[in-house]
Amino acid sequence: MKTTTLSIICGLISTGLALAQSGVRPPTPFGPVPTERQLRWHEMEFYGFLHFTVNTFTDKEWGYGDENEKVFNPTAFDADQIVLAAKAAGMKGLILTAKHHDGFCLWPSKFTDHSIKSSLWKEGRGDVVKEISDACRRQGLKFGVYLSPWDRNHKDYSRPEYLTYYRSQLRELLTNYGDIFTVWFDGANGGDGFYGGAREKRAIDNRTYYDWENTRQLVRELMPMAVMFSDAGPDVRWVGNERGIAGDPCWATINAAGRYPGSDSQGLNSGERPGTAWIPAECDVSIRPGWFYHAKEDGRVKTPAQLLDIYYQSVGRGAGLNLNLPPDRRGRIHENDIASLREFRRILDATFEKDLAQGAQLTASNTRGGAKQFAAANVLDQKRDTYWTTDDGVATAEMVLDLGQPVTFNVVSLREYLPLGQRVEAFALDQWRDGQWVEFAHGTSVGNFRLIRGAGIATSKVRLRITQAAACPALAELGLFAEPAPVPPAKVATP
Ligand code: FUL
Repeated sequence: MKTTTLSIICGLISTGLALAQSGVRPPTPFGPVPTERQLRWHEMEFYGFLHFTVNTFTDKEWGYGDENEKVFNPTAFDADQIVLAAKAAGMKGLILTAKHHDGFCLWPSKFTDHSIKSSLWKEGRGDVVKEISDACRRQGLKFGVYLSPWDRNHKDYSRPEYLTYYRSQLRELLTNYGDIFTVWFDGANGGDGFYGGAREKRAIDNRTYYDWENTRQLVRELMPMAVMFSDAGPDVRWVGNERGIAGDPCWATINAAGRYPGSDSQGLNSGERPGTAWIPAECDVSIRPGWFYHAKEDGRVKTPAQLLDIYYQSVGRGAGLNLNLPPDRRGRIHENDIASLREFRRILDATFEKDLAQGAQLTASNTRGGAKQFAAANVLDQKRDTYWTTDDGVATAEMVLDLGQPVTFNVVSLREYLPLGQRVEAFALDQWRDGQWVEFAHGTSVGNFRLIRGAGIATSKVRLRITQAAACPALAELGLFAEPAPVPPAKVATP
């Protein structure tokens, strides 16, 4: 059964259940809504990239395509060490560059010798795609693939024959390595390359050459629940920069017409309202300046504070965060990267382990049909699939959290109930101070997640005001958290 049909049926069932419970109909969805596969992706929020290929050994970012396969020879490759580093950081999945622009394949593809089987590593019998995907499964992470459309090695690149090659490789990756959660389509194309020895510049028309429609169909057929990423979706869009920063606002919707991988990045950072399609943003960024490992960047790993800023500006703006960890020449994640990730995770855990809003008394200005099932209390049950909503036609609404005693927090979280679309367009937060309400934050888009991080607030009551909504708001979660102060770096002994 098609996923769209499935989600319509699920929608009808949940509407039926809702009606049966209270006799009050849930709101009608507003605008484009996510598919089942996109909802699963939204739940991941944070996952990683692994950029690893001949470039790791030649110290390049873009290989020309003429690299000798023998240069690929990690000295102590350890898939579990790589996957455990990602898991300890809180990542829910990993996407491997099965083939980057240089055309070298990290798996023994039947369709080329320009692969790991011509390398010295494991005497040509290794398979990095298999080892990483197996390790992901062992550790409970999802696995995804990056298969560069631009191939600077292949003799037929720019001709129709190359598409057959590209799709045959995609078929290998989507049939031999278990479940794949995402297929990552890159839009880059620099023109020149080795191209089977031609060593020339080959121009293609990004809009037409790749015939994306048929490639997408192949992915849907082989891996129906995989989300496809590109500048243009169709399931997840690029955020428009490689710094990992989503716009504010960052709408999950966009006008999809005329977009293709490699098209300009207009509108990608903030999305578009109301938009013609639900294509949420993914923020991709590397933990180091480059995507591939370079020893000279060992001292330039992003600090825990920088990683936290990225997290709040990506996941905290409703986007996904895809953080790149480049394996080194040993085939492991470098100690400096691990140290930074460890402190980043420690602070996130310390922040989110205790939701200070739990136990608050809630009152709302309006509850849909007065039904318990749509009551404000749903925002505190820590479930994405229950929500507070109001009667139709209500575009502004508020809820008050009475905390019973003064509580100190510096992070507020909000989450909309996504199956009803992105409805909230503006909100404000107030604290109760000296006998009156005083605003301490305001914002626009919420969507999958919104984190508001600021100075510490100490108050016994918090008010959320939805100040603008395209349709009656449907809020799934609200939380209050205290981010600890950073641990000062260890003192260096003075002589
Ligand atoms: C870009 C590529 O050119 C980079 O090498 C890297 O893979 C990045 C994630 O996408 O378009």
